This record gives sequence, structure tokens and C-alpha cells, in this order.
Amino acid sequence: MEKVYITGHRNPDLDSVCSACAYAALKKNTDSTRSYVPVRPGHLSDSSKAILAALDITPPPYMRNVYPKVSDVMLKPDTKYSADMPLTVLAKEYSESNPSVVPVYEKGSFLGLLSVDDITYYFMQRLGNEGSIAGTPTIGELLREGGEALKTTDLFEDAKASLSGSKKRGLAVFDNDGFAGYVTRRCFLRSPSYKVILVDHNEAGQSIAGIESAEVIEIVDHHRLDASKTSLPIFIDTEPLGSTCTIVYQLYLRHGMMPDEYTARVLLAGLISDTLILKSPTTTHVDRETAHALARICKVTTEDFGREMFSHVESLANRDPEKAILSDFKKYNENGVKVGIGQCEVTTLKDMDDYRDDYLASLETVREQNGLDWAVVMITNVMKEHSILLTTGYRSEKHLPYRQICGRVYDMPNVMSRKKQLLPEMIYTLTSNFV
Ligand SMILES: [Mn+2]
Repeated sequence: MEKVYITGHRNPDLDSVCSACAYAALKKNTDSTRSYVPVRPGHLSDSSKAILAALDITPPPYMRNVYPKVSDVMLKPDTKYSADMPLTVLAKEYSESNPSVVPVYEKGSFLGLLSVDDITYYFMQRLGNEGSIAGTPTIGELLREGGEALKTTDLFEDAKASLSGSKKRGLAVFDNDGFAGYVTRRCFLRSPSYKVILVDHNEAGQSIAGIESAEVIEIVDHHRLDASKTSLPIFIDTEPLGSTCTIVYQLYLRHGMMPDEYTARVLLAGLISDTLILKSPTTTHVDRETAHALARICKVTTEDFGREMFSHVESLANRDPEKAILSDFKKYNENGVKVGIGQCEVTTLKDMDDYRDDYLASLETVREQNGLDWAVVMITNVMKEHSILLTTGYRSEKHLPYRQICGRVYDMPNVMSRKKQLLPEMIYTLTSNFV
């Protein structure tokens, strides 16, 4: 069955992985002609891992890229020819399909590929030396030394280049368990392309590696649209809602279906995480209704579910500051000023003094390493709708509408959203001419 991969963005967050899993479950129920496989193109943060484990949710498997690979085009042998068989056993095969190579085995394990060149070479050698040929050789006698081989995970383009650069007609392919199949030049006539559904993102730059060689067949997302051109009409559902999981739930309804309890939990986790327990200003009434519908299926309240989820978020004091800042860090270029904004979620701001100076120092390192003019990180208490802003200092910073607590630390009561609240204020200070 044809496979379709469903992937969220790189640096996957909970909305990204949860929407991929839940949408795969919906597609499985609505289309039995293909198999839908949720994947994640990056590693989960420790907090995300802890939350998923606590909720008994299995994250989608990691997938490095969607470039076509040798395993997608290799041939699997259907007949086992053993080295001690007489060459005559191949006569039928050659008269019927004229294979350019045939895999040869010894005591059941793979020995090498026998090519038509090997056969010609053997007979021409003997004719040259002996003048005529009597008797039938075994297959093993014709086999020449093995030479190079490929791995199932090798990229199609790389394998194509190494085969066309060699004198061989075919190459053996191995996986971790040993011989897996073989490829001939004919396998590389046309490049296969993976079919992919993008969830929680639509820009190629944020997607899984190799997306440019894949065929995007659907997009389900809640971000600004900057998708690549497609060759065929495709299904796109982008809505300005608080989470992609909300949209996926709406798609269940559109199909007249209800997610089962497990899938409802998966959807609720993504929704609660992206909307910061429905408190982020990105939250719409559709998100609230969806959350309550999902909570009913899970027999929980959204408040309890959210509190339980975020209780697994590690305190910033125990995390590596640089990693914590970079785990959710977005870069912008506004008026020629390069700005980076990180966001860390916490459940209390009381222990702030324990780590504030370390985070300020690491923030400066992050700014330098990324060639930025201004780097900030907002530390958001998801329980209280309150953030603290740490900044590396920039000349327009004094125009931010926040109270300065000390040095490069600002108080942001009621601020939770980077894209809807902080970013517009920062852009305003950069684009206004203050007199
Ligand atoms: Mn999202």
C-alpha cells in the first residue's frame, strides 16, 4: 500500500506531533487505499517527552528526511541461486527476463551478485586459454569478487551517481540484518517521490529535510501561509485558530466522526499546550468549544488536564540555559534589525532569582552566535498569565510598554503570546521615530 507521511515542523512541539498522530488516525478511518504514517522531523524537548509519557501518548517516530532512498527502488530476489548449482539453472531465467544481475547464495547466505559481464568474462577467458569449452561450470566459479555495496538508507541520488560511476551493472544492498536486495541501472530511471501531508506548518523552510523532492498532498495548519507551489490541486485547511489540533478535531466533525478516547487525549494535549491552557490571546471560541468537547470524551476538565500537563515542565533552574532558550527561539528581521525571541514556559516565577543571571549571560551568547542585534526571551508563567522579559539590551528597548524590574529584566503582566503581544510591541519600537 502506498505510504503517506504526516509531519509537523522541525523542533517539534506538542501541537505538531499530536496533530500529526491524530490526523493519521482520522485518515486511516476515511481512506483505506493508503497507509498514513505520522512522523516527527526532529527531537522532542525533555518537557514534551515528560508530558507525553505522563499522558501515556506514544510520540510519532523520528524521520530524518523524505529524500527517496535505495530501499524505495531496490529489487528483492524471488529465487535463491546457490553457488554450487550448475550454470544451466540460470538458462530459463536468462531466456525469459534477461536479468543484468542475479544474487548468488552460499549455504543460505548472500555471496555476491553475478552479472552478465561475469558470465561473458568467464567464457571469453576460457575460450582464449583453452580454445574450446567443455563441461558446465557452477555459478560460484563465475562469480567475481564482490566490490562495493549500498545501504538501504542511502539516498537515491547518491546511489544513482555511484552506480553510474562504476563499471558494475548492479550493486548489492544491505540493511542492519544483512543482504536486503539489489539495484540495477534500470532502478534509477525515474526518481520516486514521497507523499507528505504537512500539519502545523506550511513553509518548506520549516519542514522535514528533503521536502522539495516530495509531493505535498495536503496542508492542515494555523500559521501564515507561505507554502510552495504544487503541481496538482491539493486539500488545504488553514484557519487562524489557537492550535492545529483544533482544526483536526473540526475535520473529524466534518467527516461525521468522533475521536476515540486516546485520540481525544492526544488532541487535547496539543490544543492545551499551544493555547497555554486556553489563556493565550490566540485562543478562539472554537478552541474553547473543542477543548471542552475533547475534555468530555477524556472525562477530565481542561483546567485539571492543563495543570497536570504543565506540572511536568522542568524548572528553568534545572535546565541548561542555552538549550532552554533555543528550544523555542524564532528569528525575525524588522527594519533591518535582526531580532530573536525565545519563549520558555514555567509554572511559577518565584524561583526566577535562582537562574536569571545565568539566562541573561546565555542569552547574550545566543545573540552573538546567531548574528542578532537584539535577543530576548520571555519566561511565561502559564498558570498566571504573566511573563518576565529578559533582554540583551537594544537602544529602542526603553520604548517597550513594560515596567523595568532591574537591569535587563522587564515585567509583563497579562502577556502570554510572542506573536500576538510581544512581537508587535518590539516591531513598534523598531519602526517608530521617537522624538
Ligand atoms: Mn501549532
